[in-house]
Amino acid sequence: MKLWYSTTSSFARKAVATLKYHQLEEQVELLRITNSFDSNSPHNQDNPLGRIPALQMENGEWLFGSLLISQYLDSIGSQPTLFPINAKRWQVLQLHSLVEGILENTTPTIVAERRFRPQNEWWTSRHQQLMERNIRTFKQLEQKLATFGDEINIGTLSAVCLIDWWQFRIDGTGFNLVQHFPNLVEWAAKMNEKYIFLQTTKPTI
Ligand SMILES: N[C@@H](CCC(=O)N[C@@H](CS)C(=O)NCC(=O)O)C(=O)O
Repeated sequence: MKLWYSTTSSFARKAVATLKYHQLEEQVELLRITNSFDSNSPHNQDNPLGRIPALQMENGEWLFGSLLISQYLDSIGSQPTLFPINAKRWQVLQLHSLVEGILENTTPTIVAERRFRPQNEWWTSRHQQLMERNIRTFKQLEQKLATFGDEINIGTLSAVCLIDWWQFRIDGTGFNLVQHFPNLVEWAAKMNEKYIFLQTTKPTI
């Protein structure tokens, strides 16, 4: 199997962290890229959507989308599932959706424009609207996380990826999480301390 990823993407970290959680490192060749926005980046040959992560399964087919990839890796892993099938399932997936929504509100728009366009070309009213939505969602995320404690599942794993990424990309988001949501930052630090597969996948250049 092969996995296109980068060490800076929160979506990709979700897939890599799932892989490490299930100790599948020896079965998956990690193919690192450094700029997912670049049309010439080699992952474009395998993913028509031009995004990472992308995983080639054992049968040669490619999977796109971090949730689907994590689900697949979880299905072939030997550790307790990250996708509970008990009563908590929908709470876990709801948590994941909140995290994913914040990232989708932020990466293709706010981060991309702040990184690649001159400031006078930023669609600032749209950025503001999306950030207001993000702030409402961060508040809800904080409430929801309180019920999970330091439990690991695909929702909490994704939340750690988001919170660390947000701090790592502070220039790209323009919003200081430490200042506005210190409890989230503190919670993610504890999760990184507790889980080695989170600690070893923290974002880096
Ligand atoms: N919904 C997708 C989103 C993946 C995504 O947007 N990845 C970013 C990297 S953080 C990307 O590849 N962006 C390339 C681009 O937008 O050109 C997932 O869950 O994997």
